[in-house]
Amino acid sequence: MTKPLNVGIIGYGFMGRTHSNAYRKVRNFFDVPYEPVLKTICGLEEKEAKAFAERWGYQSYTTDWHKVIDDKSIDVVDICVPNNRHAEIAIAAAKAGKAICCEKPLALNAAEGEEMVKAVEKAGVANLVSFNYRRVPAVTLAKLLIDEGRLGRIFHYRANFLQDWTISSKVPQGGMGTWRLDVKAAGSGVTGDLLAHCIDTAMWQNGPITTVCGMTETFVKERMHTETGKVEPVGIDDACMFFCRFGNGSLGNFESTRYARGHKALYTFEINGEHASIAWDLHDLHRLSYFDHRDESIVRGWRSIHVTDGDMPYMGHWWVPGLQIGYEHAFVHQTADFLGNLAKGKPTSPTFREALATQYVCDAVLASAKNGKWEKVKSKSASRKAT
Ligand code: SOE
Repeated sequence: MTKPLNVGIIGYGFMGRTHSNAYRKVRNFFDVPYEPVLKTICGLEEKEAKAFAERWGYQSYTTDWHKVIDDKSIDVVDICVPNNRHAEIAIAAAKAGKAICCEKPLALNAAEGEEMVKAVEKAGVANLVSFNYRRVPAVTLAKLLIDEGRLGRIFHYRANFLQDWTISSKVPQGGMGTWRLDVKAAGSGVTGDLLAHCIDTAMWQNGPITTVCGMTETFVKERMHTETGKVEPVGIDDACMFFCRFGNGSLGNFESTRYARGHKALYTFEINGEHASIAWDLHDLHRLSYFDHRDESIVRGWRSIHVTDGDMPYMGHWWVPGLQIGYEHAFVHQTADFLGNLAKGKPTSPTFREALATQYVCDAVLASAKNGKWEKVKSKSASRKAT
């Protein structure tokens, strides 16, 4: 018997759309124990909230997020607003006993993240941070291959997340669409927005990062602020690079920028092990590159695995072998896992506590970029094993 599960999403921007789409589609493809009901959409502008509700089939809309928290019929609060609102909404939702899905990064910084972890653990509510790329089938497959030991000892992990949308000094900071450039709303620039994805995936696949050495740059120092109408200093990092050491002895090299002309969302990673290497590229997200030195030398080479067969992660739920899926599907997978675990009372990864580990790395990278020194990453182990 599937039970209805009332969902309230706070935020109707890009992420509000990806999450709404996932709740709508999940039951068509996965046998989840709940029927998600799009109960309420909440956003700043009434006209926009109403239009969103009509387009996506929400039963109601509001401009006041407290109404979503106070609504006793809402089971899941899904937070898709700028980073500076995550903590207050998540803490209120936890106190109200709601299950919570929160967009990445967890918070503005680790101090805020710690408060969020405390709140959800004290309340005992289900909590998940939406690091969507983990659930791209090729990325999940990479994790499985590593866990099977196919790579052997891992030496290197390198990742990039490159974009080019803020090169013009005319792009404003603040407001819908450009809040990511306003340090008050975002907490940091590419470190929290883009590298957080790479760090989450990297630690999931290769274990904890222990020390980091980073550098950042803000190429455009002043931008018009949409809310004040004034030209104001830019407080975010436009580019960030860091080296790190993982607990397993491997070395990491990460780079992110919004100034890589020609790249829109080039998230790539490559992992080099003793026996094999793996590489992945978001622009070709349904493929996983794999090189195995144990292959016979006359046929040895990089192979490009088309991750579409039914025995590959999540793919048995979609079409037939050879037909690929895309970006939106990772959110559907995340929702399927979340709802399945919710029914079993099991945590879903990455929990707030696991996402706090990513926040610790981001904070250490930013601290190192300021003081020019290697920084130790604060660590806290996960309380319960999440899947
Ligand atoms: C920024 O442009 C952004 O939308 C990030 O906020 C997302 O997390 C990333 O997946 C794509 O790029």
